[in-house]
Amino acid sequence: MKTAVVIGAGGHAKALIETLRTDASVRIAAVLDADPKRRGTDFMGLEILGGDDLLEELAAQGADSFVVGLGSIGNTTVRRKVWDRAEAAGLEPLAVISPAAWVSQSAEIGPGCQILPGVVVMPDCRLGRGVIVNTGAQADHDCTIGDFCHLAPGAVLSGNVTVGADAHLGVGCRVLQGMVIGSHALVGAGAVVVQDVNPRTVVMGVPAREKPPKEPRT
Ligand code: JB2
Repeated sequence: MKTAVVIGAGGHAKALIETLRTDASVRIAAVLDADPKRRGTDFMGLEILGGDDLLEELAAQGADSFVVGLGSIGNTTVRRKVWDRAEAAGLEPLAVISPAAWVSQSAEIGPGCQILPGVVVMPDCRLGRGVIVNTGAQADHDCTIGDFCHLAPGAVLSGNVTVGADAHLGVGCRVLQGMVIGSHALVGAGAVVVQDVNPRTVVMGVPAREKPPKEPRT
């Protein structure tokens, strides 16, 4: 039995809690949110206990794992910060894998990955840690997806795609086979990627073209 703390109480956490509740081997011990006004309020039938300063106390009380409940669209800094803080408190990352997802037995799924309903992950894919494969996204055979990447709902990777760490693939985008998407890149919603994407760049449209960023991507 795992005793988990969900960090964040917004839209993404809602999807995760719904998925966690399908797993009889997980008990949600607490939900934490940074907004002090939400302390003591109800979130999906659970009480928001307070902020992340409670992580050590919860670990001392028997919690053993954490789930980063933040989607943090397009920027992974907050998800990484929360992850580090939870690990420092002595908790282990818990993977959330929906029973309504298809995950190949030969796929490697890193710690703390989040695989939501309707997802397909095909043979020999390798997902790093903290990767979000959101509702209905697909990764065909032999894809490599780096730490903390986020495949938004309905994003589709053809076979042999490589995605660097911290990249964000927007809702419903499509990536042709064999493409390489650099770390911290952002692929816009609905884009179709037909050539490699450089690290820290933003691409949009059909076919996807680079958009000069207002500021460098972190
Ligand atoms: O450091 C934090 C922190 N920063 C923000 N620690 C904790 N414990 N909580 C934090 N929060 C809280 O996360 C905010 O106070 C807020 O309540 C919540 C974020 O909610 P929001 O719905 O704005 O974002 P999200 O990341 O849960 O969901 C976004 O991304 C998903 C992928 C939404 O756009 C969703 O629609 C989307 N599906």
